[in-house]
Amino acid sequence: MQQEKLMCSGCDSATSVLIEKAKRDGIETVWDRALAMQPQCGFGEMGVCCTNCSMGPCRIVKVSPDGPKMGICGATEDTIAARNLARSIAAGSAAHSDHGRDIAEALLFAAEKKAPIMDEKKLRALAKEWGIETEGSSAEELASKVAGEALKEFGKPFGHLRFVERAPQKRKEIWEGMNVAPRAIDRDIVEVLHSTHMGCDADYRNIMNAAVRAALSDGWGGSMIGTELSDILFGTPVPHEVEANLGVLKKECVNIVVHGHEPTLSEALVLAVNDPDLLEAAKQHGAQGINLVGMCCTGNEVAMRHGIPMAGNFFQQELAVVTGAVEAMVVDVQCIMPSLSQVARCYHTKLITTSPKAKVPGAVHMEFDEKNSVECARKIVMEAIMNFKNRTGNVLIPEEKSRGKVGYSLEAIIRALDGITNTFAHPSGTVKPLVDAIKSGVLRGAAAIVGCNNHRVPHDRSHVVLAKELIKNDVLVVTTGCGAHACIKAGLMSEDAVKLCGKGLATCCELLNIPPVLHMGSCVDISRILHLLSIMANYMNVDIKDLPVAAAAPEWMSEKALSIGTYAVASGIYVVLGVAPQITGSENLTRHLTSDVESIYGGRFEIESDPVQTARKIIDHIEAKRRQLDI
Ligand code: CUV
Ligand code: SF4
Repeated sequence: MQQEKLMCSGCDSATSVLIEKAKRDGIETVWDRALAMQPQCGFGEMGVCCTNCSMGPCRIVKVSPDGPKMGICGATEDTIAARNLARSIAAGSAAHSDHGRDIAEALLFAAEKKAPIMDEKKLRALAKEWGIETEGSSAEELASKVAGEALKEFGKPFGHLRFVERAPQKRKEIWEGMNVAPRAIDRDIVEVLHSTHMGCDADYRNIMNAAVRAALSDGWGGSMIGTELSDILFGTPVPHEVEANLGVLKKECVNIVVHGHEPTLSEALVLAVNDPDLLEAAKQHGAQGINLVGMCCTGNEVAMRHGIPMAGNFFQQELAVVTGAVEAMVVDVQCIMPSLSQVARCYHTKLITTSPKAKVPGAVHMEFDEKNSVECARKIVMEAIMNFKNRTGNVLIPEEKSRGKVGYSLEAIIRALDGITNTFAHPSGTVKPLVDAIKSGVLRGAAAIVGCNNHRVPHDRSHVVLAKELIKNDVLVVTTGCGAHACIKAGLMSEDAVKLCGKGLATCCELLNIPPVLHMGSCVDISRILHLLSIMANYMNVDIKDLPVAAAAPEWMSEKALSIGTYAVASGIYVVLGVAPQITGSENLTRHLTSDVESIYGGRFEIESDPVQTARKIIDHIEAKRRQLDI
């Protein structure tokens, strides 16, 4: 792989300025390590390295010149690649779902402590949806019941996940027909681990069925629980402006970067940084104030709910420390590069881990207890304040920052499109304006751009190029995760972005006062997209697979992204991956996922690294769906 491809060619100036500073300071970053890693292991890259038992590690070999290629136990490339992929999908589903479980527990604690429940209307609507008697119950009583029911979703012995009921009838029939309707989240994940154990399932198609069920347990289970219960507990996002990129750090303030995923930690930090005593303490330590900023998905969560600035995405985490202006980088779970502790050691920054599930050698561990969240957050903030005096002169905060509108929850989108506030009373009725805009052709369709950063793609470029191509062609874009950071940094969530739109989309945006790229939240919030598509499909009396929509993960890297892609495909969505998954060593599995599955689920994977080509393929798909719908 050429060096230029690995570097941050064409990325934003905040990033490139700090890459230069890292070089001057003798700091190694993700780009340096990616370069040193070349060439990467070919067997691993193709998914045909197996370490599932201690007879391995195996790659596939022939015993005799004409014999089949196998591992020592006889596992073929199809079996090995499918098992590896399925285990990754299960891990991704586990990460999202365990996050969902933590939110359910937080809601339960909040109910017990009689702490505020920020969206009681949504709580009552969900209770009703789940058949819980709401009449005469207090918010705390209902929150406790809803949280209890949510927790049962992880291990209930019978039945299917409750949120499966949100899917269109035709979709549920497909899942039942394939025996992949998710049952209980933990069980569906465990089953993948069991069936992919040495000497168990050897049929790649059957392995993928189990993987699909575990993935559906994520999208229509763990993630959806995470999103819905977060909204209930912390508030459902509404549109507002935020600033983005590393230029949001402030020289005169105590800078705290919150990085990771679960809003329980970040919400408590938002409260703590506004505490008058702590603000006073910051002043006494020589700072003008406390500046909390967010990184990666937890950054999305607090930007969506509180307008906290979005400091950057996955590939910018080390660079935040390289500014020399960060007193504390506070992390919980997922997407936290272990290298942060090495980088932090070269500056005054304290890397503070908070989750018993994610400790990093060299970091300060200050365990976050959901039962005592505000007190924990206060201690963390105080630690940052006391570190302000240790800042050296080697500080460089880039100038570059941008602005944009975020906060497009499902409810906010429907409200923006409809002007109706009571969205959940008659959810299906209120998507009419969106459906009308699509039917009339003013909007050709919609596409989701999601996922991470990856050194195989120039930082952020595919996210941005793809989004621009789509809006130019009247395709409304929704985005989450690190894709959302890329889009807001590039100005695509601002009013100015309307200039980049085709005529139809531009008219919609002006009329409704929305940007052409809508920030829908963190990775678990992709469940908002599933919900929106279900409501649209139900309203039009079709299946999700019939809608003129598509999705892309142009720079994905995590196992969570594999789970997301898989549940999206199994929900009937065409998904373009900008980075090839580690399956290409199995022709059968590759064909299965990029072609055969379409006849089962109506969705499929496409592998395409060029963002302009990706846009073309998405537009072709959308136009084909429009013709099928006769619109
Ligand atoms: Ni959950 S999973 S790098 S923070 S989007 Fe960003 Fe998003 Fe991928 Fe991680
Ligand atoms: Fe090798 Fe089979 Fe063991 Fe995998 S499970 S390491 S292919 S012997």
